[in-house]
Amino acid sequence: MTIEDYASLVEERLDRILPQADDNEMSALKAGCVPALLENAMRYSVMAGGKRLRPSMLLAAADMLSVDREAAMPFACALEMIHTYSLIHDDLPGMDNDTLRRGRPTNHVVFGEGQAILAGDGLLSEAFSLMTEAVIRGLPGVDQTAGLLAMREIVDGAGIRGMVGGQCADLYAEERRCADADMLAYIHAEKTARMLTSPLRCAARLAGLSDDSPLMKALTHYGQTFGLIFQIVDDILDVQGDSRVLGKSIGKDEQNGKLTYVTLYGLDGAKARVRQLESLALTDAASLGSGSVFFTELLTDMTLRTK
Ligand code: GRG
Repeated sequence: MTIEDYASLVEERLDRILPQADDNEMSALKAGCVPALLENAMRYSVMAGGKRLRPSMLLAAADMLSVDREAAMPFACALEMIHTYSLIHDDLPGMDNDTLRRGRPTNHVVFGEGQAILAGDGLLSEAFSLMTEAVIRGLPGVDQTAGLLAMREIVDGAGIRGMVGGQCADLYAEERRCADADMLAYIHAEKTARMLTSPLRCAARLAGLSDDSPLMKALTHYGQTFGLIFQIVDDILDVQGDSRVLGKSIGKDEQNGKLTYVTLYGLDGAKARVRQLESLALTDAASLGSGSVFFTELLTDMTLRTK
């Protein structure tokens, strides 16, 4: 299976899971129902495409570890919903203040700032609900404790000791015009790399692996290194990419005075760091044994990506 194969499985399932709005905007305004406006705003950003990278990594790791795909799917979809919420909030005027995302006007441009905040909140809480319901109902071939541990990987990765903490440091560094290598490492590790490590750790938990397992360690290290590569390439694309291909604005980092790998080390330094990290991640991928092909190819795809 390629990333495109996994991405289309996720796309199909998200389409089924997300609440579907009635044509009449007011029709859903009764107790216990989701207002159609909110459903539309949530769907608008989730179903706008996107690489579906994080859920694809989760499903690929689950396949590699022989986890039933139906057990992994709720976590994969929840992860993409959380990722989409973070993009909606990141684009808000109070954060990155962006008007283009996934090739479309950003959520707040279409629905207004307040509704965009709620669409993000809605996606986050729906993601928690999706995982909780799946664990309560029972995951095929996975016991309940393993299901809860898998959920914890996603929740912690997204939370204050993960993505939200990293975003906080990112805003702080931007406001203070702070160019510190330790701060940059923290921001990259938490804001971006955590959400690319948690899919792998989540799949490993579903397979019953503990922190001591060599496979868990290799997956974690691969995810952390891959996440750094992904962010550095993102920083490079913000300088050298094509907005039409990327589906988002470029030059934002410089405009916002952001601390990035490019501002700290220059374009050549950033590219050299990608090559260095790629060889580390390839070693991790090789240690995954059979089923590692997806992760080796993913590295090449992501270092060469243009979107
Ligand atoms: C608002 C809590 C909160 C967090 C925001 C997502 C994020 C954290 C910031 C976005 C800024 C950014 C460009 C980060 C670099 C890494 C990243 C998350 C890129 C976007 O992810 P892709 O390329 O997007 O996987 P698609 O649209 O393909 O899903």
